[in-house]
This record gives sequence, C-alpha cells and structure tokens, in this order.
Amino acid sequence: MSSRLAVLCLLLLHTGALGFGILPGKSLNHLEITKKAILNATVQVCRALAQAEGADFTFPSQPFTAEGVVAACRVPQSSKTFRRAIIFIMLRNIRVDLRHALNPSFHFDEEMFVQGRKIITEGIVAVKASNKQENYKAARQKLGEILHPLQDFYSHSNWVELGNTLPNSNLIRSDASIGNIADESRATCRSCDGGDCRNNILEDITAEQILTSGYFGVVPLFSTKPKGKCSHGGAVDQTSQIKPKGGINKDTFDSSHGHLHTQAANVAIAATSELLQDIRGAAGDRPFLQMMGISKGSNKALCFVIDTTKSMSDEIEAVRTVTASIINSNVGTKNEPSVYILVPFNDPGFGPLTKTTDPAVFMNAINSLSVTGGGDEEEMSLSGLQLALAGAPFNSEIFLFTDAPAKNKDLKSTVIALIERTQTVVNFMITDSNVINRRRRRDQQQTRGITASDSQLYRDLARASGGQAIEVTKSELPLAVDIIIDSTSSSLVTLLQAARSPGRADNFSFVVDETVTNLRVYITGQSVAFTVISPTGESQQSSDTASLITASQLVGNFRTLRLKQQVGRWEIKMASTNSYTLKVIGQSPIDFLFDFVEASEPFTGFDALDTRPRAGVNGSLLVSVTGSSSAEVKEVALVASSGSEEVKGVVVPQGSGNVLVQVDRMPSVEFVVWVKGQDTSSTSPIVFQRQSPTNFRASNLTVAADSDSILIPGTPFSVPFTVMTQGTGGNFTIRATNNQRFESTFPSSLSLETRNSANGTVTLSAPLNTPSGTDVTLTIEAKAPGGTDTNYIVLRFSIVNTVTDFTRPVCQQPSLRSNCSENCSLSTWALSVRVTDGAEGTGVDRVSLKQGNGTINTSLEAGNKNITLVSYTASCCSPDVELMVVDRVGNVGSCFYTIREGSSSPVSVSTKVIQSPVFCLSTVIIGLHLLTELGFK
Ligand SMILES: *[C@@H]1O[C@H](CO)[C@@H](O)[C@H](O)[C@H]1NC(C)=O
Ligand SMILES: *[C@@H]1O[C@H](CO)[C@@H](O)[C@H](O)[C@H]1NC(C)=O
Ligand SMILES: *[C@@H]1O[C@H](CO)[C@@H](O)[C@H](O)[C@H]1NC(C)=O
Ligand SMILES: *[C@@H]1O[C@H](CO)[C@@H](O)[C@H](O)[C@H]1NC(C)=O
Ligand SMILES: *[C@@H]1O[C@H](CO)[C@@H](O)[C@H](O)[C@H]1NC(C)=O
Ligand SMILES: *[C@@H]1O[C@H](CO)[C@@H](O)[C@H](O)[C@H]1NC(C)=O
Ligand SMILES: [Ca+2]
Ligand SMILES: [Ca+2]
Repeated sequence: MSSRLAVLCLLLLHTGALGFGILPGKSLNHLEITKKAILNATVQVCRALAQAEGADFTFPSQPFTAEGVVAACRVPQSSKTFRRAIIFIMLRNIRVDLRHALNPSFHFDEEMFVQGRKIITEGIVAVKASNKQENYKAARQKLGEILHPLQDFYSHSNWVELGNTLPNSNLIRSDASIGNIADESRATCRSCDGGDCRNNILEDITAEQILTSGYFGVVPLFSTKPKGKCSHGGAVDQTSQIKPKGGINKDTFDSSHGHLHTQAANVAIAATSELLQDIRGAAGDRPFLQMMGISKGSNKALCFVIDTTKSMSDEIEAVRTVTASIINSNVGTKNEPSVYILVPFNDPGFGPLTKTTDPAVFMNAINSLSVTGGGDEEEMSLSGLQLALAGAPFNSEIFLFTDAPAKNKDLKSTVIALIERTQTVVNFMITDSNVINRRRRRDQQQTRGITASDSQLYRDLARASGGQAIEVTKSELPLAVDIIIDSTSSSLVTLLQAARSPGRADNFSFVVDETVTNLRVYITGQSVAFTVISPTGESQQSSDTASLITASQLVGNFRTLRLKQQVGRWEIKMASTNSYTLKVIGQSPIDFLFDFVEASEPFTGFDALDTRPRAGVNGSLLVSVTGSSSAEVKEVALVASSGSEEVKGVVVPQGSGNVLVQVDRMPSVEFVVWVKGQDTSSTSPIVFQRQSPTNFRASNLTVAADSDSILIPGTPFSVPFTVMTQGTGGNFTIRATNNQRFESTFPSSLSLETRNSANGTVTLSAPLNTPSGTDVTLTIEAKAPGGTDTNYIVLRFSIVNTVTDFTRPVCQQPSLRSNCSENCSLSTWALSVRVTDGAEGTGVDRVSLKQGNGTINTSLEAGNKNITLVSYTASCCSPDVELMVVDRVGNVGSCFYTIREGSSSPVSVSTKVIQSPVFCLSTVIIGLHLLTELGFK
C-alpha cells in the first residue's frame, strides 16, 4: 500500500520540497495483497473443478506460488500465462497510484465512500461483461484498476479501527449501504499524542460505528481539510500538520496506524478474495481460470487469417486438412489448442473474428469458408491481421494465408504496433508469389501473384514478429503447414531468432539446456547455404544428407531442420548473400516474460508502457522467469536484431521471481530481448538462455494518453493524447485506428516545436446496439516528419451498456423430499425450487451447484420464462446443497439448503437471511422434520 506515497514523494522530491526515507520491505503492498488473493482464489477454483470431476486435489505448499498453483491445477503449461495475468493485474493496480495519485475517490480518502464504491461496482459490471464476451485481457485490465480502491479502503478508512475483521461486503455491491458515513460537519479525530496516533479517532465515532477516512494533500500551505477531520498521515501529507494533527493510514508498519497494518492488509486480502469470488460466480469456473490465463491443453491459440478471394480454394483446403489433423491428434492432450480464432478477409470485406474454445465450432467455421470476388489483385490482408492481433491472447502465433499483395499497406505501422505490444508471432503462408512463378512457370502467362516488392511487406512484418514468410506454390502448401502443427506444441520457447537483410555470411550460436526437447531450426530465404555444428563438434552442411540432423525438409523458401537432442552450445554458420531469417525453437517448461516499464526509482513502483520505450536514454524492463520457482534471471541484454551489438542491463531482484532490469541506453536500432538464467532445483544447476521472438524499437517520440476505460454506446468518447519529441520539430502525422471500425475523429497532423509537445483528441463513437463486453483496441500513431521515427500508444476499452439491474436472483418456494434412513448411502433426497430475477431483473442466466455432489436439472417454467425450475437429487450422505444463481448481467446470488437435523426435537426450523461475507442472498435452512411433517410430496 505504500507505492502511492512513493509516487507522491517523488513528486515532492522533484519539486525539492521534502525528503522521505524508504521503508523496510516488510509491509504488505498492493502487489502482494493482490497476488495472495489471486493465488488463493485460483486454488479454490481448481479444487472445486477437481471435486466436480471426482479427481484428487492436493493443495500446493505454502506460501503459494504461480508455479505451485498451476501444478496443483494440473496445467503446468499455463505457468507463463498465469504469471503474465497476475503481473498485468498488479501493474494495472499500481497504475492507479501513478495516474490518480491525487484523486481521493480512487483511494477512499476524504470520506469519498460513495464515489469510491461507484468506481468498484461499475468496474465489476465491466469485468463481468468482458468475461461474458471472453475478452479476458479487458477483464484483467479493469480488475486491476478496481482492486486498488478496494484494498485502499481497509488502509485509509477506520473500518479496522471499528473492530471489523471481515471485509465490508457492500463495497462490491451497489444496492446496499456502505455503512454509517460521517457527516461533513462531524469531527472524527483529535490530534495525536506526540508521535503516537493510536488513540486519535474520537470515541463517539467508534462507539456509534461511524465510517470516516483521512484527508490528504501534498502541497504545503494549500492543503486543507474540514474542521475536526482525520488526516491520512505521513511526511508527505500536508493536512496532517493541520489540527487535528497526525493520521490514520495503515499503509505500512511505520504509518500513523502502522500497528494495525497487518490487520488491514489481511482484511484487504479477504476483500480481494471476495471480489474475485463474485467475479468467479458470474463467469463460471472455467472462464474465471481463463481470465487468470489458465486453461486446459496447450494454453495457446490456433489462429488463422485467411484470404477468401476467388483463387484461394486450394489453400483453404490445405487449412481444412491441417486443422482437422491438429484437432484430431490433440483433443484431450496437453497440445490441444485452448482457443481457436479465425478471421477471413476479402476485398473490400474482412472479418468477422470468430473466437471459440470449441474445436467443432472452429472446424465448422473453416468448412463454411467459401471463395468469392476480390476484384483487383490486392486484398485486405492487413485489416484481417489487425483484427486477429487485437483479439488473440498475448504471445499468440498467427498464420496468415494469401496469394495476393496487401491492399491497405498503410496499416503496416499499426500492425507492427500491435505485434510489439502483444508480442505475437505472425507467419505468412504466401502461395504462388512471382518470385517462385518466375522460377517455375517462366513460360506461363501469370497475371495474378505477388512481386518481390509486394512480398517484402509480408517479410518485414514476419521478421518484426519473429515469424516466417513462407513462399510456396499452391501444390507445395500442404508440405509447409507442418510449421502450424509444430506451433501447437505446448511450452514452445525461442532459443535464437535472427535475420539478415540484405543477406551476409554470419555465425550464430545458441545454448541448449537439459530441459529443452524437440529442437527445430527454421530458415527462410532463397538458396541459403549453411553449416550446423553440434556441441560435440560434429558438423553438417546444408547440402549433406547425413545423420547429424535427423530430418531436414525444404519447401519453397522454407527449410526445417530437426536437430538431435544434445545439450551444449550449437553453432550455425550461414553463408549467404541472399537475405534470410533463422529461428531456433524447442519445448521447455522454463521461459520468461517481460514488459517495458517506467520505473519510479528509488521506489518500487513501475508502470507498464503501452508505447515504444524512449530511445537513447535509460530504460527499464520487468522480467520474470516462468515454469520453475527455483529459476533465476542472471543476465538480460537488448541485442540488435541485425548485428551483434548489445546493451546489457543491471538486474535488480524484486521478489517472487521478478526482476527489474535497468539499461543505460535503449538501443536506437531494432532489438530483441535476450535472457540468461539459472535453475538450481536439481543437483547440478541448469543454465538456460531464451530470447524474445518479437523485435522491438525505441523512439524519440513519446505518445501519452489517459482516459476512462469504459465506453458507453451512443455517447462520443474522448481520448485526449499528447505527442512529444526529443528531436527536431515539424509537422507530425497522426493516425488513429480501432479494431471495431467504430467511427472516429482525430487531427491528421500535429505541429510540434523542437523538444516540445502538442495535444490532440481522438473521439470514438460506438453504435447504440454494441453489446456490453465488446472490447475496442485503439492505436494512436505519431510519425515524425520524413517518416523515420514512429511511436504509438495501444489502448484497450470495454463497451458497457448502462446497467439497471443490481439485484441478485432469488430462490422461492423450496420443496424438499427425503426418505433418508440410518444408512445414508441407501437413500436419496430431492429438492425443487423456483429461481427468479424478479419482474425488473435481466433474468436468470445460470444456475449451478456451488456445494453438494448430487444431480441438478433446470428447466423453464411452462408459460413463464422468468422462472427457472431447479430440481436436485442427492444421496442422503450429501446432506447440503448450495445453488449459485446468476442473472444476465452477472449479479450472483446463492441459496443454501440442508437436510441435516438441527436437533433431536421433532420440529426445528430456522429461516433467516444471512449476509455472509462472501455472497449469500437467501440462505434458507430448512429442518428436515418440518418438511416431512408438512408433507412435502
Ligand atoms: C481463500 O479463499 C477462500 C474461499 O474463497 C476463503 O474462504 C479464504 O478466506 C481465502 N484465504 C485467504 C487467505 O484469502
Ligand atoms: C565464421 O566462422 C568462421 C570460422 O569457422 C570464420 O572464418 C568466419 O570469419 C566467421 N564469420 C563471421 C562473419 O564472423
Ligand atoms: C533513468 O535515470 C534517471 C536518473 O537516474 C532516473 O530518475 C529514471 O527513473 C531512469 N529512467 C528509467 C526509465 O529507468
Ligand atoms: C533519436 O535521435 C537520435 C539523435 O538525434 C538519433 O541518433 C536516433 O537515431 C533517433 N532514434 C530513432 C529511433 O529515431
Ligand atoms: C501537415 O501535413 C499534412 C499532411 O501530411 C498537411 O495536410 C498539413 O497541411 C500540414 N500542416 C502544416 C502546418 O504544414
Ligand atoms: C496538453 O494538455 C495538458 C493537460 O492535459 C496540459 O497540461 C498541457 O499544457 C497541454 N500542452 C499543450 C502543448 O497544449
Ligand atoms: Ca482485390
Ligand atoms: Ca438481477
């Protein structure tokens, strides 16, 4: 909870007003609170799923780690995506301190209880809507944003001082009272007794259970507060110098109420768990895990972008065949794709994006592709690719099939922006390009096809993403699609990725560690000669057909080598003057992930960049090793993509396997991120090397934008942005594009003076009928005069329609029937109940079992679609049942029934509504005897 103070302190340091000692790292901050709650919630979900499937579940050892949790969930291949989800949520949480430092509503300061709760409950609606549309990235983004105020409530208000040990459940629902909030005129604090603030809250406030929170201001002489109010406290808070002096925050052990820090942090963890449980209830268990980056199978997307113009039938047939083969051979295995994405493009049409977890739906979508039209030679390939990049999960691999040049070439920079920000690999499967035609069909009159300069665009995009631009004939394509099958393997890692254009002879080496299997080398280029040398010194040339390389296949310009398993340093000597790309991949549980961040040193706050980092100056990356709790990052370097020039970083451990890497100077040329680490889990330590497939660029321009992340259909939505240059001024070209084709306006250029900035605004309008949970990716680009330097910002927004239903569905008229005997396993009991969302509600969306292992059936009441009839039958050995009832906007209620005997008296009944700390709307406990006496049939 201390990073906000850190930021404010920085502000003050910058203005030279104050110094502030950094505290020992024993206190719990937002990062740890969030992480603990996510790990706990995820374990609970995995356990519930295991129980539902009748499988064993073993809790991971304490303290939980991301690796321990995915192992317990039996999806170790989700380690990287789970960690990425946690880090992303944490970074969005921290961003609230950086972006809204002085807005009291985001921190529950200044008695902004109603405003703070509004931020939380509106955010919950957005998270639920995004999950419903399977837009998990948007859900994570909003989740991080609302966890911050939720957690701050427990540090900044007097909730803990009032004696509460459980969360305030009404902070996550808008239809109940937050509590008794102090009037603005009501005094709440007295001055602290010297440095001791333990007893500064007025006794009548505590006695009457009145809620208050501290005032906060950082500007000396200009910070005020109403008479008698508490302050936040601490050296930077100027209001704490005004009577009543001192403060009440519990941010750290050293805070004014630091003696309550642990209690406050623990309630904040419980409150975070409670919010996660509510979101889980609305989403369902599997979608909740997907939001957290966890899924069965390979945890990767199978993603195709396909040209459907007239000449493409052969290619589509090849896609059908390979898809069927991937699905048939991988269903139920750890290589099964976790999500399938298809984007067709034509001319002028493209899209829509089909995203499904059901292989049958995907196969059906591919089978329904038909080829038509296309008009002129060029097609809308980059528009199709833009949709796929915006819709695919982080770190995906996309395959684009076409036999035509791109029509909308000006989207190149947008596509590169999306590739860089999502670290996606894009492979192009280009059929019958003229390069090949000239070679093979010199005698035929070929009017259609791609010239060398046209396919250069595809090559550039492939290279930027670390993918391949494979150029083959239509008849060769079925041989080239093996790369797609390779890409579906789980736990693929990149050991080396390089390109030389123009081509030149060069020597490359890569280290294979003990954990790497299935080593493959991909080389693209025309007539590329090379020599491969193994760690033991055996060598083989491209022309050989010897045994060192167990398999080598050449199709068109694409060569695949399957290397035999050998640990150590391999070498590849390339001898070619034609341009080429080289990539070495393998399978290994150990990988890494990273974000470019802006670090606010010397404090532990960082903000992930949605832009290119600044060129030529220092910069930072947040790097994590994934797949092993005992692996550590030892070295990180930024290596020029086209040479060997490198910038090494200083590695500063941050705990939990994360390190902050600081480099003196971000390269001005394109670069890749290279990591070396060590895993000490086995007796002989394993040294490993990995590389990012994505190529990155830094920029002398900065683009910044800040806006709400929720867009209401039918209402114009403004995104103010600022472009700044470190170089010479001039006329900068601006472009804003979004993946939903929403109407937008923006200035086409901004005039900047040297080393100066200018402001602009993008206005987006979503049509009125846009469904809630739709997600919009907006890219704002700025290009320096001459077009040599470009930067951008990639922003994600969620569409949320105004919600008026805040009430949970309820269970009515429960009826229990039981003939339980002494031996419970010989008898069963049954429950029937009517579930309704009320006349004003959005309707019952889902009824599921939260507790109880009987059989549940649901149906709609005849003639009344507003009533869902639920019948439940269970063994008498399973006497309890808890139903979870969810409406269409994700309000979650629960109903509990039991046939346990409360006492031996013939009639025992207690019917009460319990406001349980988690989510319990109508908890009805009905004594068995009463029911049998009343003669339920
Ligand atoms: C973990 O989650 C369970 C179920 O939601 C909850 O009861 C428990 O309090 C949580 N534990 C912590 C430490 O948050
Ligand atoms: C590659 O290595 C060979 C020796 O095996 C050497 O002769 C050659 O100069 C090296 N090439 C480059 C570009 O370093
Ligand atoms: C660069 O260095 C300066 C001075 O040491 C520091 O204040 C700043 O935070 C650093 N920037 C990044 C991005 O790390
Ligand atoms: C940034 O500016 C410097 C100095 O003008 C220049 O050398 C460098 O190439 C520029 N970087 C980019 C990415 O344009
Ligand atoms: C800037 O360039 C755009 C086109 O790129 C042009 O329309 C505009 O007039 C130019 N503005 C100035 C101030 O030169
Ligand atoms: C841009 O907007 C910010 C506030 O959003 C303002 O502080 C700044 O002065 C503006 N810059 C210019 C050049 O107008
Ligand atoms: Ca066309
Ligand atoms: Ca409702």
